[in-house]
Order: sequence, then C-alpha cells, then structure tokens
Amino acid sequence: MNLKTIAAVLLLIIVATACDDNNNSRENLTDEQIIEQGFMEADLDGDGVIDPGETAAQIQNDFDRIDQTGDGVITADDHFGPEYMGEPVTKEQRAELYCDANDDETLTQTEYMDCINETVIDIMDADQNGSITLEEVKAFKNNQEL
Ligand SMILES: [Ca+2]
Ligand SMILES: [Ca+2]
Ligand SMILES: [Ca+2]
Repeated sequence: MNLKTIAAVLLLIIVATACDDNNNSRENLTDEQIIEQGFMEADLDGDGVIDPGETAAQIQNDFDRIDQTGDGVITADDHFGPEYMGEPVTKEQRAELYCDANDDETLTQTEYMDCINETVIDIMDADQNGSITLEEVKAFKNNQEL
C-alpha cells in the first residue's frame, strides 16, 4: 500500500462521519470543508484536537460500517451490494486486507485498529504528541496530493 492509498483510507475515516449524517451534504462542500466537518464531528469533546480515545471511536465506527453482517469481523461476506453486481468479491478488491496482519483473510477489530494507528495516525500526528489537530490533518492531506 502506498501513501496515496493510505491517504484514501484516512479520508474515508475522517469523512465517514460527515457523510453518515447527510448523504447530500457533501455535494456543495469543498474538500477543505469536508475535512473540517469530519474533524469537528470526530472531535467529540470539541477541544480542537482528536485525542487517542476519539481516534479509536472513529476507527471503531469505520470498522462497524465495513462490517455489514455485524458479526464483529470483516470477511468476504461483508462485501455485497450493487457495486459487485452479484459477483463474489476477489481478494484484490478487498483493500482492507492490507491490515490483515496474520493473512487469514479475516480482519479483526484489533488488526484494523493497530493498522490504522500505525499507518495513518502515527504519520498524521506530525509532532507525535498522540493527538491530531486540524492543521495536521490538512498538512497530511496536502502532502498526499503532491
Ligand atoms: Ca477532542
Ligand atoms: Ca462481518
Ligand atoms: Ca486476520
């Protein structure tokens, strides 16, 4: 997985909350506004930083969203819907398997959380103080677009 893919995963997480509330609300927003909106919603206590607890809540939300069968693990069964047109999902289509540490094609919450923390959160947390600021998110996104 290259950094661009990691950035895509990150933006999914940050933006997911904003999208869940109102599917139409994104259309008139710039990327920057989407990030700001997602950040504000991820910042549960509104103190201007996303602390590790809030990060964990976001990752948990994202995991639950992917886990469509609700059995607590992400498997091929969680990939269904019109985008697959009735075809079984292939291993290559399952981007989340990047995080499958033990390579059993089943993604546990622990695997997902460790993976996002290591590949996204640690990189985004530029000053390595454990909390993410809006400036760090924006800087991270800008770096990915270069
Ligand atoms: Ca906070
Ligand atoms: Ca599942
Ligand atoms: Ca696994």
